[in-house]
Amino acid sequence: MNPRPPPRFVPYSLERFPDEAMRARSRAFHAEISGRRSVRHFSAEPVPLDVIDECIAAAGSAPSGANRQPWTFVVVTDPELKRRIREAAEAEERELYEHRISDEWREALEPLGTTWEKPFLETVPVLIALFRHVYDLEEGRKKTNYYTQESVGIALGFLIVALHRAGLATLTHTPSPMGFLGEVLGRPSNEKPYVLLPVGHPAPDCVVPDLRKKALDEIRVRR
Ligand code: IYR
Repeated sequence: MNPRPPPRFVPYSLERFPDEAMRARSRAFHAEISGRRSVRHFSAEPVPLDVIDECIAAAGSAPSGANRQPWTFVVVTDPELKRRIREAAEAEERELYEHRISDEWREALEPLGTTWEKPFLETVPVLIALFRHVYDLEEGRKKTNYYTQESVGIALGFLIVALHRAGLATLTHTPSPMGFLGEVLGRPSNEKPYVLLPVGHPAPDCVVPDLRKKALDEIRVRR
């Protein structure tokens, strides 16, 4: 066995801001991100794929368990693939809405006005399918990944913020179950579908549910 090389460290520092500048920057970010909404009515207008790539690269800078970066982002623009994804998602969602859903869950979804029909999966110019690597394969050997749910969740958060900052709307869509995604997109069995993210511009007549977010006082405690 080769001895493991010692860990390497490189210098790191972060730009410092005066308190007032910190206040202004955090306020500006809060204003910007609180304008984000989940969108279900998309325009068919194409979006620049290099912008999508830049946002995915930003997501790939997220922290992850043991820095394993256990994610793959599949950018889908092919109309036939989008059609197949819509068809499979709607079949599952129909089952869910017509049979599997509990009364309590149905009631919780009422304010969102969702149904099993997902036409936006075909209308939208881009679908990003995000896969979580449960483990990786290195020279045919299974390599364990760590905290993959948390890691991919953080990367997804980065991605949504990056896309929003670029002026693109998203929906964190999780057709349930979504095993079909790996098959349609030809992903290996170590990759499990995590989320399907339609990305585009809102349709001109787009509406979103009238929801409110909890106030700071309801979500923060100090000790
Ligand atoms: N996956 C279904 C149902 C659904 C579930 C939750 I929790 C939501 O916040 C929204 C929808 C659908 O996409 O319609």
